[in-house]
Amino acid sequence: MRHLLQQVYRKINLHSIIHIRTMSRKIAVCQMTSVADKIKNLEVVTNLIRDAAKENVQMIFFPEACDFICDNRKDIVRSAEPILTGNTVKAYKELAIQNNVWLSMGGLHEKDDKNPDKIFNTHIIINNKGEIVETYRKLHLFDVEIPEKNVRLKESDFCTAGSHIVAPVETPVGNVGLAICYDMRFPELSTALTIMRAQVLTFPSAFTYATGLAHWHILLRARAIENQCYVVAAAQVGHHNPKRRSYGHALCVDPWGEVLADCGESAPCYKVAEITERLTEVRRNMPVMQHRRPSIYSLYTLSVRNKPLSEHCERPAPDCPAEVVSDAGPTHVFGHVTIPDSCVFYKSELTYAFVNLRCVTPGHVLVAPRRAARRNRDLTDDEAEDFYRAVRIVQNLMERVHGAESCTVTIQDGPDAGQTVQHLHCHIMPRKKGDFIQNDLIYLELAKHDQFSARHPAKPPRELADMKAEAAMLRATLQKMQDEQTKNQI
Ligand code: AMW
Repeated sequence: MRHLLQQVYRKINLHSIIHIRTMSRKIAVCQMTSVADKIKNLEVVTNLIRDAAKENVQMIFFPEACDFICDNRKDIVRSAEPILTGNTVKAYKELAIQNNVWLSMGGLHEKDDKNPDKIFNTHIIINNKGEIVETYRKLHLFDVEIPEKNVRLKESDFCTAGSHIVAPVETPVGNVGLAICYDMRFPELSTALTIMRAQVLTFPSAFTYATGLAHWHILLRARAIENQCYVVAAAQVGHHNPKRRSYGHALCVDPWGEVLADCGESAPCYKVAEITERLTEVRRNMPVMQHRRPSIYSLYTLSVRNKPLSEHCERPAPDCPAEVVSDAGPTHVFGHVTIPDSCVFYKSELTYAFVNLRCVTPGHVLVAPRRAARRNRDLTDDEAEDFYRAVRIVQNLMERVHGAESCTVTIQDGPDAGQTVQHLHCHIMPRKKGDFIQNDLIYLELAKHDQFSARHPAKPPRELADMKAEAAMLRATLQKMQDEQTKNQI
């Protein structure tokens, strides 16, 4: 597990913010019969989005090849478009804005500029502002021949496989893990996404009729049950051309394996399902992720993309913007940031502690030297002593306030260790039993919580009023603890 986590920490897509939270959200899973004509398919997509959005769904899922299905390689490659500049994705973005919904689109046929003979099969997530927040290129290509069932499809003839998992995307319906169709047969991918805190696994599909009849429901329910995730699988259905027929049955399965929605063989159509607290309940009642034996078996490597694909970037990422939290009154230096005194709850001669703008766990606070020392090694002996004393006082305080018996206490000392504010600081994060599926995943969350990307915002900053109220409460409690201590000494 250590090895796996090291891989995750190193390569994790820093732009997807993933945390379990209260959920009760509506999604629509769509089913259609794509043809070669892109305009016709877009019309179907437009109507499905318009109708589903009227039912107050937050996210709508479309199947693989919702852009088009052609019957020959030449037409497939010719019709493919780039994600960033293609008209089809442009239209999807407008639909997301007009209907105020998030969209899961594709696998779309993505033009590969470096290889004119091939495309990528790319699943994209668009938010309700029309921004592409994540893209995933299909890892497992469907190269299958079953003559007795009349199945023959060699995706690798015209498609280049992707090379990375992408960490689940935080959406209004939960953390969505991205996969495509045939990927559902490789449970490692789903489990890797779940370890990275996916709550909804998505398999937009164009499953062949024969394989669907035999395996579709079983595979999807198995992925839902073993990972205790919702599974949403939008689907192609029916005859696309004389050569190709898809199975249909666009599905939403809950984390207990119960089918919440099944589109059968109709098209075009959609079904609405609700993502609820069922997930938390199932995971609490049977915590299978915690029962895994990673020291005995493990996912040995994970290739997780750690930055957006440059060809899918809509705007350049800011480096590490200084986020001004301004309040009247004195402030303290914290690297390139200033901390209002109203957010500080502990001060000694050489050290101070303040509440965080973005918390990994409730009660995540920071201790820093008052002088702008960049690194641990830059502290004088006096500063180091005072700093560590402060760390212990603040840890005691936070454990008391949060009723916690443990804390993760950590310093990311230097940029290669993940330090984004170049001013020494110690993170103090109160811990509760089971707060992360794998205990050490807190480091993954720490790596991500204050990262910025071109496409996906970092976790939203807290309101100044909340931070001030927390600091005031901590000041008062600290005073109380110190009074108690003095009383006990007398
Ligand atoms: W590092 O990634 O440098 O180990 O952590 C920097 C920490 O500073 C993060 O936890 C981040 O949320 C916090 N932070 C950044 N700006 C502010 C601010 N203006 N007020 C409070 N905390 C901040």
